Amino acid sequence: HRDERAADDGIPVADLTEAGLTHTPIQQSMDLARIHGPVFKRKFGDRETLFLSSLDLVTEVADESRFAKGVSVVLENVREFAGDGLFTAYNDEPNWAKAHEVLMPAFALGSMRTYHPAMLKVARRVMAAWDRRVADGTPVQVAEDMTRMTLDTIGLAGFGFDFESFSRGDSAHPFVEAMVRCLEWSMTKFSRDPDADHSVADAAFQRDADYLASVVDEVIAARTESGETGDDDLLGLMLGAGGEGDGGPALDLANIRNQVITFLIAGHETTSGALSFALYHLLKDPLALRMIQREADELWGDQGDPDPSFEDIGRLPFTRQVLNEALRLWPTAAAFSRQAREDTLLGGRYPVKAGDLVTVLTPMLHRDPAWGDNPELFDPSRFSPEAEAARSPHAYKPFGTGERACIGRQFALHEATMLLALLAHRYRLVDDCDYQLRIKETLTLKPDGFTLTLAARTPADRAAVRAALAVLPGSAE
Ligand code: FDE
Repeated sequence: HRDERAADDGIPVADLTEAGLTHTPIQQSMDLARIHGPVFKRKFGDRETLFLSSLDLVTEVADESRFAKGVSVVLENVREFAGDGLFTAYNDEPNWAKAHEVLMPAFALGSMRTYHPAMLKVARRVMAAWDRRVADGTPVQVAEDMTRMTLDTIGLAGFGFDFESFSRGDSAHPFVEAMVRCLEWSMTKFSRDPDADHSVADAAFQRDADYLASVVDEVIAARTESGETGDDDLLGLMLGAGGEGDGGPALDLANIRNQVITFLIAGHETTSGALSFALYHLLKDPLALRMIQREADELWGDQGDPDPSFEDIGRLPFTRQVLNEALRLWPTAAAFSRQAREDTLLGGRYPVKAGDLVTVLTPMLHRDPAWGDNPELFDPSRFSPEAEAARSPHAYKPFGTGERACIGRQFALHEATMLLALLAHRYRLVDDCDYQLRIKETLTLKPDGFTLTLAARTPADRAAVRAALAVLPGSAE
């Protein structure tokens, strides 16, 4: 059911209130953009949200002198359990600038050297679990395992805490279950019936939120009691900040707790979705799969258990292109908000008032005509250095924009590039189930029910990949 009308300002409005609750708000908005074009409004109850998805308009709202990050209604709900952590802080909250200053160095490219061993340790857990699937011939549940991997990685690398997600059978750590319910609550609260009684759901949410806080407090207490700050992880940096001779700001304990919860949320679902989509596309694209296999083979040859160095991860440009392209088609954090600093006109004709929020619908920006022909098709060559240099930086925003862009970008890319290359080196991917993409939306996107079957790659397989690529016209070999 659609109730479409053009408002005074000429912007089409879609009112899907009567269509009821939806579990796929992003995909529904993508459909609306396909119908109405790159500017439309959507009514949610008595609220209207302006969605934007063309390169021109996103270039305007990315201008930091006219717009800043907006904390959307959904993010305000997330504040109920992540408080003034980096992701959900208001721009003018002093704790944002303090925590940003303390944590920025921990996320610089060079700092990934510190996290590399923890990342590799968890990558090996994935391979141990997948080797067992090879042995018994059963398919792997891709998104579930990628989520185990990213959670263990941020836990270990960030806070020295081991969720041990691969030794829990099918169940997740209770912390994760509580966190997922909190995220669900913050997403559904947005569109629930304002007149109904939600006290039971709200009380359950409060219990979960309290539990998250108590686990994090234990992690912090364990670290403080041990007497070792461990300067080289996120928790150590935050606890040690503002100490003697530091000269920088100190963070209070409540804020440190909010940051830990924030990093656990922000650092795992998004990265796990990115890896899952990358594996999906590789499964469906034999040429890209061979190319990513060849790249890993060139580094690690026929070693059964390669020991990737920190530097190796910078030697995997095609693997990185595959991840970039997966995040183009399905940016796993699929929307972000911008807030106008002053009254302004977008595109010279759409009025936006000071303080108003607009939403960038990233998957449709990533299908703008600037991407050339067939934007729905997976094509990693879109991220060749030449193609990238020729394109506006505003055409690609999987990590948001400006001052409030993703601080975890290098972390996510190092972790994901290493794992993807190791998997490509080790396994043949077999589409036994003829998987058809369905996308599940929580606050993030991921392929729903995605399974694939694995086989161990042999030296003969590696030679076959080399031979297959060598016959391509223009191939150097
Ligand atoms: C952030 C982010 C963003 C932005 C948002 C807004 O604007 O609102 C985005 C879009 C993102 N992010 C995305 C992403 C993707 C992926 C894969 C990721 N991401 C990953 C990660 C990891 C980690 C650890 C993170 N991440 C984190 C983060 C944080 C903390 C933040 C906030 C910042 C500020 O300051 O604000 C983000 N992230 Fe991300």
